Amino acid sequence: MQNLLDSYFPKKIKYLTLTPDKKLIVMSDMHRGDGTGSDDFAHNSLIYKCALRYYFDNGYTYIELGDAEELWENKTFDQIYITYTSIYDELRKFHNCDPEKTRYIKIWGNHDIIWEENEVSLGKIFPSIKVYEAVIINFPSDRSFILLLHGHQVDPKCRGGGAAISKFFVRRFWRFLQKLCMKDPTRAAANPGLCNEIDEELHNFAKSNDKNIGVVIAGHTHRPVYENLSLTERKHLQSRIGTDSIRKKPGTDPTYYNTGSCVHPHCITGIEIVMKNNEPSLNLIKWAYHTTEPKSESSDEYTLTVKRTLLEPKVAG
Ligand SMILES: [Mn+2]
Repeated sequence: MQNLLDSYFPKKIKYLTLTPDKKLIVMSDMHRGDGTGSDDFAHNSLIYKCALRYYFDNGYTYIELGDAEELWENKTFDQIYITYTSIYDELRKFHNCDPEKTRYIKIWGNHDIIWEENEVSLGKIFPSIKVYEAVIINFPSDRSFILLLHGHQVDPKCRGGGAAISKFFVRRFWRFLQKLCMKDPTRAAANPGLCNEIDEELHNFAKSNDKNIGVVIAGHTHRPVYENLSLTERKHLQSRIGTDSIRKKPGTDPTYYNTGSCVHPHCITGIEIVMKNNEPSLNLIKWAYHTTEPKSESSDEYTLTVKRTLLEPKVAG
C-alpha cells in the first residue's frame, strides 16, 4: 500500500550537508501564542529562552520543525510577536539573510502553515527569511538521508480540507473552552491512538521509500520518540511495566524519531544531532526547571535553575 507521505511528499525543501563541525538542535510545537490563558507555551517560555541561549552560545544551528506560532487560535502574528519580542530577539541571533550562513531554519506545520505563502511578512523580523516544508540532511560520506518535517502531512485531519474544518473549530470555539482549562480535542497530542497512527505512518516511510531516506524526524504528535520508541514504550520493553494502550514493540529501530514539543506541562523536549566518528549521532533531550539542594542542612533556601537532561540514549553508569 502506498504511504501517505508518498502522496504528500514536501515540495519546498532545504538541503543541508552535515559536516563534522556542524551541530543541530531540532525542536517543534512551541505554539507561541498571545500570553493569555489559552497560550500553551507561556509557562515554558523561560525554559525555552535558556535553551536557545545555550544552543546559540555552543554553535548549534536551530531547526524549528513547525507549529512554532499558534495561528489557528490567533488571527495575526502581531500579537504573538508583541508577547514574545525577547524570544524573537534570541531567534534573530541565529538568523542570517544569507541562506548558506543562517543558523535558523524554519519549517511550517499545520498551525503556522500561513508561512507557506506569507514568509514575506515574517521578513520584517527575519530579513529575507525562507520558510520550508522540510529539511533533507545529506552527508559527505555516502549514506542515506535524514528527512525532517512537521508530520501533519500524514494526518488527514490536519492537511487540506480537514485542516480548514479543524482550524475553524479551534479559532471559533476552542480558545474560549481552553481558557476554561479544556484540552484541545483536535490535537494528535491528546489522543494516544492517533499518535500511534502518525508515528507508524512516518516510521513505515522511513523503512521503505524510493528517495534514499533512511531516517525521519518529525514533530506534530507532541510525544517524543527515540529509535521508534516513545518513553513509555521503551519502559515497557525494558521492564514490562505499562498500561494496556501502550504499544508493545519488539525493539528499537533507529529510523524514526519525534522531537516531542515545547508545551509539555513541565518541560520542553528536542533532538540534538552531532557528528561522531563521521556518523550522525542523535540525542533526545529535555530542558526543565531543577532545584539544587540547600548549601547546609539548616538552610531553607533551594535554588531554582533551568537544566538540560539527556533522555536518550541512556548513558551507562
Ligand atoms: Mn502540528
